[in-house]
Amino acid sequence: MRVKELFVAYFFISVLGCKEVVAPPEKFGLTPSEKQLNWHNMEYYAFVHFSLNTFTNKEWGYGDESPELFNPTELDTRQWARVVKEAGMKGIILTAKHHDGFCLWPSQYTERSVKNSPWKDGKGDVVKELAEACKEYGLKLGIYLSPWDRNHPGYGKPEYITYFRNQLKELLTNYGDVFEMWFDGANGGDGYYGGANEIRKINTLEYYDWDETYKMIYNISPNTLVWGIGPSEARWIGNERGRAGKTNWCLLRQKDELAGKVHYSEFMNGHEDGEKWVPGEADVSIRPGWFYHESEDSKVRPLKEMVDIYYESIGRNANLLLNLPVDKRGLVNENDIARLKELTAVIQADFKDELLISAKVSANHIRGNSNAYGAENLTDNNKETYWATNDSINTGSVLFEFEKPTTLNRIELQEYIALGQRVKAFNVEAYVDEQWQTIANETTIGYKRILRTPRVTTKALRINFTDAKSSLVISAIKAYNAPILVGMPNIRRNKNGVITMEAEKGHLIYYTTDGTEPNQNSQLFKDAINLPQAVTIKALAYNPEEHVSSKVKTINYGKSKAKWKVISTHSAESIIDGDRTTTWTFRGINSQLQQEIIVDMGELSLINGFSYFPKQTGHNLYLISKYAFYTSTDKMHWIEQSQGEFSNIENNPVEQIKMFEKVNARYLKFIIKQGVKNESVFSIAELDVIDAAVD
Ligand code: FUL
Repeated sequence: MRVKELFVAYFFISVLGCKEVVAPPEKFGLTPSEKQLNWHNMEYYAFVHFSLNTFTNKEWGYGDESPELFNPTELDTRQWARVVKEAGMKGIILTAKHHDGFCLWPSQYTERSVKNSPWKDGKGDVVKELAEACKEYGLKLGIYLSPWDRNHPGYGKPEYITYFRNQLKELLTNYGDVFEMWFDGANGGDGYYGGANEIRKINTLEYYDWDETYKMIYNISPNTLVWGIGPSEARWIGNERGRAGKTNWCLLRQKDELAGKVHYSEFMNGHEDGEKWVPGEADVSIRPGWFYHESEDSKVRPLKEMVDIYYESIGRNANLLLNLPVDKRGLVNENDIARLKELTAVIQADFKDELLISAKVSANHIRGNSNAYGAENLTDNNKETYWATNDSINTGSVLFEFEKPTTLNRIELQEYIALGQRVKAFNVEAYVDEQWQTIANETTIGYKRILRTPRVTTKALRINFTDAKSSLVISAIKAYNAPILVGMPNIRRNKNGVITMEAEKGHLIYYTTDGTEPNQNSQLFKDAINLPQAVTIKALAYNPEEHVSSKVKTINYGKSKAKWKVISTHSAESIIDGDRTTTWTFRGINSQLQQEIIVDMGELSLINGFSYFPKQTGHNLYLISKYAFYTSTDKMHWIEQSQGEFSNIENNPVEQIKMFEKVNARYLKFIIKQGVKNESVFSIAELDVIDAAVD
């Protein structure tokens, strides 16, 4: 020991009275880089999908759309930043280029950009404006640059890789720090490709030479975290619903993944034995689609669903990337803002008063019996201090004793992940009626885990860590008493117009049919009601014990399908039965054969769109990717109303709505041209029309 070290040791022993200085635990296994740690700390940030698709009403542009269509009337990136900041998010990732190749910045490498749009007479730069707004509001900027480019003539050939990398260079050099680079997994397929109009398939892992591309990124911008395909530093969570698995490891067997041996459904949980730290990021849009569609103005996800998303992403050791589809004006839409505000209010209310801070805390093991690793560190509101056990002790319990019985229903835990993710199993007990009651039995924790437990009033809480990869290093445990949130009722109408409503057990449902807002003096739903005519139902669920109501659910129904018949295929009645859980599956023999479904609506109706609701459950959804839709008044003369693709349906199998000009029709013809899997099996849960008389 050198003199200085001797002095320091002496200082601790004599002045502070410590018996001996206990060394901190060593890192266990794989640990995050500093960049990844900073990223974990961000937790919650926004996605903005905004591009030509916003103006063409598409989810995926084909690549031949004119840049002249890009013409936002009130584009204001400061409004985006304000909305995002007020929601407590830490950054914004923008679709600088989506699959159709249109660039939101005036790239010097292409004419397909804002510079050839009427917006700001071609002098605008959305990326620049967003970078400035982010700076002003203290947000970080991230970039989505689609590797797939359905416009570029060289896509699929080596020259496109040079183009792609040049664009990366531009984006990483000219707009300040980029915290995350987002590489989408959708790659290759049909497209315009400079006029070739063909299918170009590539091998995603080989074509882009990701190792080289990543090297280039890190050379220019070492602090940028790369997400998505290639040897990425964070992974997709495996669904576009924003849900992580309850068990969620930050590790991934990335070598296997890069060899194509990992199915994306494994991303929800990560791999306990992964050889790289690749934590999950849960992405989801606040509406069904990623881009803005007017037809989805009334389809913003309900508050209860948004809250579930929060708890099942951030509360399950994943970052949450929440998409706000900026509208044609260039603004975050009012409906989305309203929902976001409600969500923010719920989050603030749920985590308002931390309850463990005033409890007496103790643990049955403390590393070296040292105060430096004591259980008090769990409630000191400092993520850098932690409770730890000795190296050989992989289990342990922490006890919180309240001065008086305390009511709680949320428990938040954090591991000190700078030293690795360790916990494999833990449970929570509450001391109720002089007995210990188990209120949660869980697996992993990671950066953060939030449990929604039954509401208990308890004198004490005990957390038992029952299995871990190594000794325990826990930085925080918190508890809250979140207000009750009542979910809106589920409303269904069958083919004949019979309406049923469902709410959580014990909740009452009040409704109106005259457009007025329901309350507890409105009709109480008891039995199914027969409403075959066009009608607006407004309903709420009410928890009579807690005296709390849900938000009001509004559904506009057109005429019922009582007179509808499928006249082309006998067994396809389930596609018009008003029940989205029943499906019809067609098994053809030849994938080249198109399948036609003809429906007779029984009378002339004024319609301006149709919708296809895909099958939702099961291993294979037999999704349809290409279609054509015709109407007729006499079954002889057919008019094509719409044709094209159901873009991104594989990753996001939500209801597909296609609007067209108002038309009087009695017969509908839906032609299935192609399935996602290019098979001859297709499935439909429900086929509907948009009644032009209903808002
Ligand atoms: C998907 C894309 O194909 C969608 O269009 C969207 O950008 C989503 C976030 O990722 O894979």
